Amino acid sequence: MKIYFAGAIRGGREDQKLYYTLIDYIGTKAEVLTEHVGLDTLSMVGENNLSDHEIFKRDVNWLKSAQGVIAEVTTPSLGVGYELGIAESMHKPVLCLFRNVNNMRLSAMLQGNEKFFCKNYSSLKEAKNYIDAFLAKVSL
Ligand code: 6K6
Repeated sequence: MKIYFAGAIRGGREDQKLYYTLIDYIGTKAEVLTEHVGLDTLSMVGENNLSDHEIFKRDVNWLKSAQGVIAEVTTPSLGVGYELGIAESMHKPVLCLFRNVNNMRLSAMLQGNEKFFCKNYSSLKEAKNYIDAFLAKVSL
């Protein structure tokens, strides 16, 4: 099963280590197409071997080939929001994971979309449980 993992890049790399941990976990159960999102070598400046247009085309193709999308959406990111809109238009199942921090709330455009599975979590264990449930549903 192929999973597209989405997380902020130019939106901010504060949660990069968390993305790495989640991707590593998903990778034990599925093929993650976007492992680079969790790498500490990918800064906000980014991959310099590909143009932005090449990155866009590659990522849209990966979205097409994915069976599902898992997004860590705590750090707001235009790119992630856009990817989720594309995923919806492609009828892909989407899990949005939002960490409970400082009474922040997820955008109503994600939280309010009944086609998305949006889950708030406080611990890694909780996030992993949501991932397990989502993967079980997607693999049916
Ligand atoms: C990396 C850092 C700065 O620019 C880059 C270029 N590299 C990217 N490589 C792969 N995917 C990317 C890149 N930039 C954005 N994305 C996609 O958009 C990822 O799949 C992320 O889920 C999402 C992040 O969007 P921004 O708006 O936070 O960059």
